[in-house]
Amino acid sequence: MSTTQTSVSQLQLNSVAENPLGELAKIDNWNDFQFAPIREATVSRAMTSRYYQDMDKYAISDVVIVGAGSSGLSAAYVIAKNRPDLKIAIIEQNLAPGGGCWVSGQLLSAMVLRKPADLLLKEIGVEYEDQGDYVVVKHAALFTSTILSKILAFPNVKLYNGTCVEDLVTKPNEHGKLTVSGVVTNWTLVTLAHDTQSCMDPNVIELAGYSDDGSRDATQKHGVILSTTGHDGPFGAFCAKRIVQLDDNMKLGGMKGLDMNSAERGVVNHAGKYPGVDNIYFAGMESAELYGINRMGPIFSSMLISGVKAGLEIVKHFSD
Ligand code: AHZ
Repeated sequence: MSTTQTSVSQLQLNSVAENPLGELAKIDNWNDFQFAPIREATVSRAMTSRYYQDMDKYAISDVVIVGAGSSGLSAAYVIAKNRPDLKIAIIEQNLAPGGGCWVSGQLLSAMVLRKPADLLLKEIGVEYEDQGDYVVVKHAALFTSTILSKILAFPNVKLYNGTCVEDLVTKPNEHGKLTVSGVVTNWTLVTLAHDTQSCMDPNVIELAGYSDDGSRDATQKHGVILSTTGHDGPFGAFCAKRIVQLDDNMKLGGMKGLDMNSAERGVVNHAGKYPGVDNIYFAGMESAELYGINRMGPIFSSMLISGVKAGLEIVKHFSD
């Protein structure tokens, strides 16, 4: 075993150890306290080796989720749980994954969801107050941190924080029709500095389904992108805006004014496969931008359920 690897048995041992802090409670004199020895290069190697191994592994991914807000995370959970064999890359432009769901509306903490969105809360073990038709989680961060911890524990998921999707990779299929076959990525800080620095070219994550010469390998399922980049903003609605530039048959609908009922219904109805170009799916508020649906404001039911719906559709794509 290399020095940069941790064995599975070691990890299991750590997670089942009873009262691990009891060892620290036994210390009487903290002046003699010492950590186990390490050299600086070991820390560098521990990080870089893993990061670059992951970059190598996920250079071809089965699923790329763009944007780690409430809708993207809900989808990531469903896909990773159902298909541990798929490689799932999550790309988040911010340092912190979670998007708008660290707090609820106007920083007011409590997260309100209409039933049946409580089913995802039950599934991941988040407590809530049951108010009949709707439920309240005492702090949105409880949902966000719980679902994140579950997703990051799946061995088939890699989260790239501080990384921006700057473009889509496209290819014609065997009938000459435009399809999406990957994402173009860059460090977010580089994306923000494109106008001030000389060009720093981006990187690419390719979707699975091709042979080494780049031709379509029909024996493999084609990978998919799920875009959940939220509503328009400095980065938001990115793939929606790009796909309508590439698809002559579609115009950007543009998010409409707030109407909770119509918005939540519309976002869930439209979540899933994009009809015009193969291999790309949408969920969450980005669907509202794409299809011209109302915004819902501070209620998160359709974020969770549209993510679950798109996630289940993607699971079905890989099992058909
Ligand atoms: O940082 C963004 C956020 O975490 C990320 N993102 C955006 N563009 C990106 C890009 N590359 C990589 N080009 C990108 N990451 O996408 C995430 C979107 O999360 P969100 O919480 O904004 O979107 P959501 O659709 O999951 O949830 C929307 C929540 C809203 S908005 C709203 C209203 O305005 O009425 N109401 C609700 C419930």
